[in-house]
Amino acid sequence: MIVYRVSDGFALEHDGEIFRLKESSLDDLIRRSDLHSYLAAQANGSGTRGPIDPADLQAPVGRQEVWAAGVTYYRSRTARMEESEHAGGSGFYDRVYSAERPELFFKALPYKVVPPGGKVAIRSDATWSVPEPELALLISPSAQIVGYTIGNDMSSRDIEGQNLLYLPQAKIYDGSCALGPGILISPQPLATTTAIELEIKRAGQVAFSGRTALSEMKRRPEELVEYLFRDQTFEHGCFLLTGTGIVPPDSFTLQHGDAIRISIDGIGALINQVG
Ligand code: DO4
Ligand code: MG
Repeated sequence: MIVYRVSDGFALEHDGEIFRLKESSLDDLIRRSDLHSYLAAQANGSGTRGPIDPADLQAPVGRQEVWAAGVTYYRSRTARMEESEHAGGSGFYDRVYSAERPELFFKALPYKVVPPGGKVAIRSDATWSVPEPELALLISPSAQIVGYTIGNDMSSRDIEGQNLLYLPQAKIYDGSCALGPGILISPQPLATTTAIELEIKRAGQVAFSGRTALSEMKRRPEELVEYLFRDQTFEHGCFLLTGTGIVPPDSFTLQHGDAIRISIDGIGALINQVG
């Protein structure tokens, strides 16, 4: 079942049918201890057929902070080691990849999250920018993974490569985080064969495409959640992006107008344009 936030509330997609939910906030929804049976009961009510208008989609966020994990895929480790080599930073990425404690960082306040179809941004003082296509977990206040969506962790590689202490500037700025299109609510973990795909189009032509699978992720989602909730409470739950396994070649940088499409099996596609 996928829950979408639309302009007049929430919609549930189940078996190709759309059902309207009475909840007015995601915060209320994820607090429900009977979430799965509640949604199943809603899906037995009167549904309205037909697709949701993509222009009606809002970011599926209430009051949840967005956090992110890093260097959870070998591809990310290698790319980061290369970009920070001249600054003497590569050893840190190598070490964090195999350390017990994962890299976790704050990414976005909920009101700053870019919705599906909205414009993501590249920093005006960056010269090397990429999208990072990531599985995003929706985590309840009691640290349960209740759902899955797609996240784009927009990043400035030249800035993070200059000095590791610049990471917050490379990662957190207006238009740096997109989420959507909806949240797959499932009591089952996603299969490790689940594919994550990225396609970037420039002037209608594919400028880059790549693919990975959850089996390539070094850490388990539960392990990341356990660290995130250590000595920290999230009254409204939170989102956690789980890291990228797709990095375009070093010669690639995003340009204004590029269209970014990230898809994950079972969830759908998050499409944004670079503003
Ligand atoms: O350590 C820098 C950021 C890593 C990251 O965002 C990722 O691996 O996805
Ligand atoms: Mg990332």
